Amino acid sequence: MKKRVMIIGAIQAGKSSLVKALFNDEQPARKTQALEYRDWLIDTPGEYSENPMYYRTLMATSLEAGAILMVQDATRERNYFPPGFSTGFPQPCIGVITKIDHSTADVSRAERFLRQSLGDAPVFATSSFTREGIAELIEHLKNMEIV
Ligand SMILES: Nc1nc2c(ncn2[C@@H]2O[C@H](COP(=O)(O)OP(=O)(O)O)[C@@H](O)[C@H]2O)c(=O)[nH]1
Ligand SMILES: [Mg+2]
Repeated sequence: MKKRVMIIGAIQAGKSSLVKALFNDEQPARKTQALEYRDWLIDTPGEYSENPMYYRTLMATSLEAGAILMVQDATRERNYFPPGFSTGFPQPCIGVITKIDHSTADVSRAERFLRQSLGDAPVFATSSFTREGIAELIEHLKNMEIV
């Protein structure tokens, strides 16, 4: 069976738009109400990352995943993941910074936040609108034999 990737991150961080960019899909993202399985991807509601009450659900769902994408919105002024969050997952975690096209994006701040929760794992800076960084992320997932 192919390994799946689970995408986690705050409400409105750009997770579902990233999923659409990865699949080259044109329609805008709807609000994610529940776990959404799509081929090799598992999209999660932002509440699951923002509210520790759901961490157990994330951990249980991660058993179906070969890797975790931890999403940080470049326009956000805070980190929604607790420090060292990636160490709770046995799988490799990959950082994805979203919305780097935005006028208020601060990519180095976003990377700093991700590093607090992700250590020195790979981090990709992306825009689902301009598709900057998307090919590099897909290439990385290919090298991990996920895509
Ligand atoms: N400027 C910009 N806005 C984005 C980008 N990706 C998502 N957004 C916007 O951010 C909001 C939340 O996106 P969504 O994908 O639903 O986030 P989710 O809640 O993490 O699934 C929407 O209004 C999107 O249009 C991006 O790459 N650039
Ligand atoms: Mg969503």
